[in-house]
Amino acid sequence: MNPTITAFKKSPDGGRGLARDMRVRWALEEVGQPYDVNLVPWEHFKDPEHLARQPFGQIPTYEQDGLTLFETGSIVLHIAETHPGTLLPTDPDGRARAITWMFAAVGTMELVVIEREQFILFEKDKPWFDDRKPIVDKKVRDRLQRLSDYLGGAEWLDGEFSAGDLMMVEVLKRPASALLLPDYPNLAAYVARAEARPAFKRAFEAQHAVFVAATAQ
Ligand code: GTB
Repeated sequence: MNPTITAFKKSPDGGRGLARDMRVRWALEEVGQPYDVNLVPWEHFKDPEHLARQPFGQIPTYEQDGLTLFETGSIVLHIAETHPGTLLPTDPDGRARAITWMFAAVGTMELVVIEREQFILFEKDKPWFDDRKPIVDKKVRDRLQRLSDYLGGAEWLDGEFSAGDLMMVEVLKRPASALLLPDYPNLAAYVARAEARPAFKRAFEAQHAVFVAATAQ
């Protein structure tokens, strides 16, 4: 049976591929695994049926042959592990390093990116906004600079493209980091290289088609 993932019935990002189902779609496309999509309306995220799949009432989820997973890092890792040799290196050390980059993407980079995103979204009218903004900006910039220094002129983070790159690029594409990327040309080029991958393009088109269809209704 093909896996089924959940995604927004109508994504709040306007089909720009920023919602987290994009990471899972992209991983599935990279390994050549066909999949089905269960489109969940936002107002049903906290229904018991969806909470049974995702305890926090979020998308995406992944279901296949009685296995239900949530958390994009875990889902992408599962996809990589069940399709050996595509998204994770086969040598144990290389595999461990690629998984380390997956954790770095969500645990080190996405953390500060979300902080900046939510600060701009929810605190822009607060009296402290102008004082605190440079602090929040600096946290993201420090991480981008470290990543930029590490990547240098390399194509990917550790040899061949891996699930670590997939997760990192997805975080860099969030507006709170993407808008700063022009100041880090090697990171901007890294993201552009990833976006040029045929699997990325297929995933992007698939999620975009969902938004277009939902808008036409
Ligand atoms: N840690 C979880 C994971 O990685 O799977 C986070 C999942 C998550 O936050 N999902 C969001 C959700 O379901 C959808 S992606 N939220 C409902 C809730 O928390 O109640 C949301 C999203 C929209 C737009 C952007 N963007 O513009 O960058 C990014 C993410």
